[in-house]
Amino acid sequence: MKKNISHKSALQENEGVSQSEITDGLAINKLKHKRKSQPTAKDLISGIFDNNITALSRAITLVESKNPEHLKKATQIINACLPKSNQSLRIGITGVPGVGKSTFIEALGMHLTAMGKKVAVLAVDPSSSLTKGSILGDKTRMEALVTHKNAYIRPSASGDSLGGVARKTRETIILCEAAGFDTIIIETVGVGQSETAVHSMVDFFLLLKLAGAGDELQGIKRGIIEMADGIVINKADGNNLKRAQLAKTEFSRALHFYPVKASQWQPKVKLCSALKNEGIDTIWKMIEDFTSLTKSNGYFEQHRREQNKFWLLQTIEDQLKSNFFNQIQIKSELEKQLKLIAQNKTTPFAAAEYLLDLQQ
Ligand SMILES: Nc1nc2c(ncn2[C@@H]2O[C@H](COP(=O)(O)OP(=O)(O)OP(=O)(O)O)[C@@H](O)[C@H]2O)c(=O)[nH]1
Ligand SMILES: [Mg+2]
Repeated sequence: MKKNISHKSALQENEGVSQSEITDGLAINKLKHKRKSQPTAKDLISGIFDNNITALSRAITLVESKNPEHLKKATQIINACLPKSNQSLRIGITGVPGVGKSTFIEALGMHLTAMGKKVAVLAVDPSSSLTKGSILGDKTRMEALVTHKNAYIRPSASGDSLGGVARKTRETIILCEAAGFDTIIIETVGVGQSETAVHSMVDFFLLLKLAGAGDELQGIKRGIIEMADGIVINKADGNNLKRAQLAKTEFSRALHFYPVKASQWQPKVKLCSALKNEGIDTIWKMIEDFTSLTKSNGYFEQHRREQNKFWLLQTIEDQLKSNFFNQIQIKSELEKQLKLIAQNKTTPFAAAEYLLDLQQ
């Protein structure tokens, strides 16, 4: 009974129902109705501009929805938010499972919030539809950050395709920026293609590594090192410190053999103990140095323009592909052509030409 009363007063406070309305019982229907009614796009936009986290979360849920009505609303909100976006620094963080990404983000996030910054943490994890979003479980590793008033942690959008997840993440970045977050951290496990997707949506790309394990053991593919603006050797503590220092020297030397980046930035190697909160300030200083260099030489803006072009072309490509393969006629004809190819009655090239000619 007591519970009921406090529930009512919470509703009263949040939903503007007067005490007399509650006591006369009629209000129950009004409350039920109010609960069901969804906020309009306009409500959510003004909520986001007021830095309201609930409005932000609801808008992100719309972005992630499959319902066409929700997506229409999401587009309206994103369009309104666009002029207020682009104001943040976007940092991508990758590394194999267990390297310490979550622990590192907690330490970096706390360092930044202590400086008065507002930090949003997002994740790109195409496998999250299976694992239900690793960042959710991670919230225990980001204990302090989760509850910090100037931090927002959003589990990754689930999705069947990396393209879909990436699109949702890019739109979520826009919403977070409009809600006043000035630093966006995007985490991804360094497996599959997700790190390439994250690289193409951030300003600074950081690779977390462990000392002593070969790149093969760390699941690090060629190309990721080239993408990195900074390499951080984590767990540089206890017995591991010496090995970490050695790895840093070797890596710094190796990086000099890579061609100069378009940004003119020479990637750096740093040591860190995310667990002990050591090295975080030096890493932040590196990111600041990168930002001031690339802002003064014009690369920062140019890079963002290139990223927009990349995503425009990528989205068109994805859309054309899915439109094509989702046509019923194409689906059945594709099967037939595959059989004909197997029987040596046609070639893959002739079959492709035939199928492409069929599309409306
Ligand atoms: N000694 C030491 N342990 C660390 C450090 N950073 C993280 N760890 C430990 O390493 C383990 C994995 O850390 P996480 O932060 O969960 O690693 P992750 O990269 O987020 O892992 P996934 O989410 O599975 O990809 C945990 O037990 C941490 O406590 C560090 O700097 N030093
Ligand atoms: Mg993690």
